[in-house]
Amino acid sequence: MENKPILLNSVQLARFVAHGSLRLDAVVPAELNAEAVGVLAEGVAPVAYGTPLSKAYAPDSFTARLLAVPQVAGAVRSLVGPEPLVDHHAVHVREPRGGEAQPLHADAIIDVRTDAFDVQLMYYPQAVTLEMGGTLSVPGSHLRRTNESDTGRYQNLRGQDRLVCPAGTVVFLHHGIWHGGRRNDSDAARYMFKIRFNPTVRQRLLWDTSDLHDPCVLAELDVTFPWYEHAVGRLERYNRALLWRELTGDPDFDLDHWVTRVSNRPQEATA
Ligand SMILES: O=C(O)CCC(=O)C(=O)O
Ligand SMILES: [Fe+2]
Repeated sequence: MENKPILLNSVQLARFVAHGSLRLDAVVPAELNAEAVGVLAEGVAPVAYGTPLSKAYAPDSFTARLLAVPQVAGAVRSLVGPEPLVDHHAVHVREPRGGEAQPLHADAIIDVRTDAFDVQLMYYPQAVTLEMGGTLSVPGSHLRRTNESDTGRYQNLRGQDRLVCPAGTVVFLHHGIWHGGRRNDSDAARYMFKIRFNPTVRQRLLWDTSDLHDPCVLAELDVTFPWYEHAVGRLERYNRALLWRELTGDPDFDLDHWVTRVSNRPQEATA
């Protein structure tokens, strides 16, 4: 509230586009983290689907204060713009010695948009150790369209990321990313608070673009991940190039000509 949002930069946006997620470690102050466990254990009253963010949470509520943390406010604004809608929120608890992991899934059921995406914020008030059932996610899976739990039969993909993080970490996810809460083998409950945002503005150049032409942007966009098949891995980069075109408004952006070479549509020859 009193502090200005800290926007993401282009390298961070490119990382989000390639990985399907971006983590901001320990950005939430210790006082808020200390308050969070009690608040989350009690539960957060639901918000009606589609409530504008500025109307969703009372100004002095825990959630409003969490969303006012400059790095959190800046990331939300950079990814979905100034006044997104709250799709829903939920407190996710992995119970101590819970015995089960959640199957790998995407939270979106059939979402074929290529020019817009929802973003999920995941906030971890406690330090999460490997035993505590951090959220597993598969980097680079968000643009491979699957229907919600169809990926549930996949176990342990190469390059998967089991979240281990310090207290006060916030992770932003593209809605399509494959993820799941892991088994909690510790004696402590693991809390996570998730909010899904729907953009209300075109997701174009909403971040701090002063580094747009930094070579690190291209390097981030062109990464490959160890679970990709050789050829379909190219399709992932093709889809990223399309998403980067949408985000930047640059109709010629490409990675190694993958989009350009299949955009060639010669018309009939003129005699
Ligand atoms: O608890 C977690 O770490 C993930 C929860 C989740 O993805 C879900 O319930 O949809
Ligand atoms: Fe989920």
